[in-house]
Amino acid sequence: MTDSIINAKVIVTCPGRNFVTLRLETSDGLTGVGDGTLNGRELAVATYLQDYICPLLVGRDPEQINDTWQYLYRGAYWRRGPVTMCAIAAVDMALWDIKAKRAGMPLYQLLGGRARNGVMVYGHANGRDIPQVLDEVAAYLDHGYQAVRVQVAIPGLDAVYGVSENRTFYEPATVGERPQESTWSTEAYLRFIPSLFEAVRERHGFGFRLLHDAHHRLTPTEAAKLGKRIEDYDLFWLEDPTPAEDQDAFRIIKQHTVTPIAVGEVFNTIWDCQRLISERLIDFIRVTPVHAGGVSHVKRIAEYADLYGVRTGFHGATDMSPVCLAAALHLDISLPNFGLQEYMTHTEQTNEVFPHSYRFENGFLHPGEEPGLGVDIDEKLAARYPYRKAYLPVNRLLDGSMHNW
Ligand code: KDG
Ligand code: MG
Repeated sequence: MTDSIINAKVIVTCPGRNFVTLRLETSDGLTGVGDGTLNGRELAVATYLQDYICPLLVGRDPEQINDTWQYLYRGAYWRRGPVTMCAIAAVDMALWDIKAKRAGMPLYQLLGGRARNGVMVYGHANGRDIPQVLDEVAAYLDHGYQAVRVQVAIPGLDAVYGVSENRTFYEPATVGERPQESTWSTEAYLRFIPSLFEAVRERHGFGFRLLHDAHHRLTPTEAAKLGKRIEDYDLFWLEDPTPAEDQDAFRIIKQHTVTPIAVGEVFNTIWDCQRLISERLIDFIRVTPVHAGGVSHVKRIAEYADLYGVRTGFHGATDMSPVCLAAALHLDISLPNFGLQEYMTHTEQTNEVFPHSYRFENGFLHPGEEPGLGVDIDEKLAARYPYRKAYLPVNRLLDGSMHNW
């Protein structure tokens, strides 16, 4: 008799921030976990899983990942979208976890084995002014990081993306009944931001990868101008210069600058980035297992990107749970066209709720050798941290009009 899924459970917990986790159990006693967290909209995915997907999973053969993926994707009729794709991702990750546990191997072995010794990650230096960012960069370099993203407050603007009061942990979503509001002026940003890169290179040199996230705020012309203006500071990538859904915008940017461009943390499927990749309009694709259909679909996107010389740079902010981070690491270590992995450390409570085998060493993460993803969820501990409603911020221009956050 073939094995079957006998239990599918959705666990929502808030050990510092909200996470949605799917835990599957099979008739032969294996368990698997998958991340379904969608920052600021967590309960939509929890409900989708709980009410529509879990009842379909019970009784299915856990080994048939491809069939289950297609059953949930094609079977919904309403394809794509963040809620659907996060829910499918949670199932996909949990099934890969089970398959690799059954094989008695860490997942990366089932993906073909290692293509490298470790996964280079980037840290997040940020601050209220340039001197503070420079000190933060120094701390990351001292800690062994070989890649650092820099973000700084812009004079005259409140609560700029990527800048945190807490020096070890950045969490933009805030608990409450309404999103926080921040302000934005592209003119002020463009006047100030090149001086950050200049100061970083002047004090710390060029011996490490330097990155920056513009978080979807510029027009194509503004982005092209910025990319051109900062070429001498040799950024490893400029991320999300313009809103990612406007694929033609990237042609304008590419016509004017050789600053590498990274895009895709808001993408959910291969269709969202097909043209960006095939027309070589980007250099790094930032999809991640939780938002883009799990290990199966992200692998497909990465393999497609490899045909066009586009490397991976998977999203790894704190809203990707340790389950998603582990899934990303197994892909990172096995994919030929890996570029760089984002790494934002989780809170201590999060790490306790999700015991894991991946570890940081000298600027690199290693997925570990435990069978499966190498992550579990401590359900008892998770129950001590109930869901707390939290929103990502919204962003307004100085005249009050809404802008992209
Ligand atoms: O939930 C949104 C965050 O994950 C996102 O704002 C973080 O842009 C981000 C990044 O590059 O980590
Ligand atoms: Mg980003």
